[in-house]
Amino acid sequence: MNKPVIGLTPGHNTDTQDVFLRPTYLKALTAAGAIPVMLPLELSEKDHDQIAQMFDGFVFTGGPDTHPFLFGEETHSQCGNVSPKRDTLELALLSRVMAAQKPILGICRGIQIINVGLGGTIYQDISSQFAKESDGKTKFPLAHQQPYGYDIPSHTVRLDPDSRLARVCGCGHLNVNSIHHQAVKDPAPVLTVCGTASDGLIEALEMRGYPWLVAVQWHPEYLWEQDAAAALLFKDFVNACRTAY
Ligand SMILES: [Mn+2]
Repeated sequence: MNKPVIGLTPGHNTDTQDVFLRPTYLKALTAAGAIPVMLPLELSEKDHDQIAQMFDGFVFTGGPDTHPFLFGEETHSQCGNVSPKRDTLELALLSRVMAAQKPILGICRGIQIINVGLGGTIYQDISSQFAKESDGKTKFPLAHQQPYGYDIPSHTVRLDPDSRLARVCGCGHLNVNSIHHQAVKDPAPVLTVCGTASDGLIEALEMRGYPWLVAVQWHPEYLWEQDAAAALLFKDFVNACRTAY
C-alpha cells in the first residue's frame, strides 16, 4: 500500500529568502507512516489547485507572525517578523485544500493562519494583550515562550471531552511545550475550541463536519518520541490522509 504524501508549508528566512523545514516535522510524519514533502513558497493560483489535489494531506507549520492587516489590525509594538509570502501561500492553499476536503493539521503559526484565514483574530503579543479577569483578580498569562528545551513540556492543556483531539489523544489533559508569543483571540466561527491552557488561552481548534482539521498551538513534533498523545495525533492525521485518497 502506498504511503500518504503530506505537503508541508515551508519555513521562510525573510533575510536570505531561504526556505527550510525543521527536521522534527519530517521525522514525526515519517514515523507516523507518511512521506512528507516541503512545498515551495511561490506558486501560481493554478498551482495551488493542482497541489491541493496532488497531496493527501497538509501541515501548516510553525513560523513567523501573521500580518495584522489580515485580521483587521495595525502592527502592535510587540508584533514580530512577518512573511507576506507565507501568508499569501498559506491563505490561498487553505481555501483550495478545504475545497478539496483534504486533511489539515495546523501547528503553532499553523493554528493562527488557519484561524485568520477562516475569519478569526489573533493576540499579536500575549504578554501585553492577554490577561483574564477571574474572581475580581487579574490572572496573568503563563510562560508561553518556555525558557528551556522544546522537548520538555511546560504547561497543561485541558481538552474538550467531546472533541476529536481528546478522542485521538485518549485523555482529557495534555502536558505540552509552548513556543509562541501570539495566540488565537477570537476563534473563526466555523472552528471549535477544543483545548485551553490553565490561564484561559486557546491552544487547540478543530472543525466539526470537515473530514479532518485539527490545529494546535504547541509543537507535538518535538514531543512524539516520548509522549503517546503527540504520537497518536500524527498517526490519526496520517490515517485520515490515507483514507482521503
Ligand atoms: Mn502555550
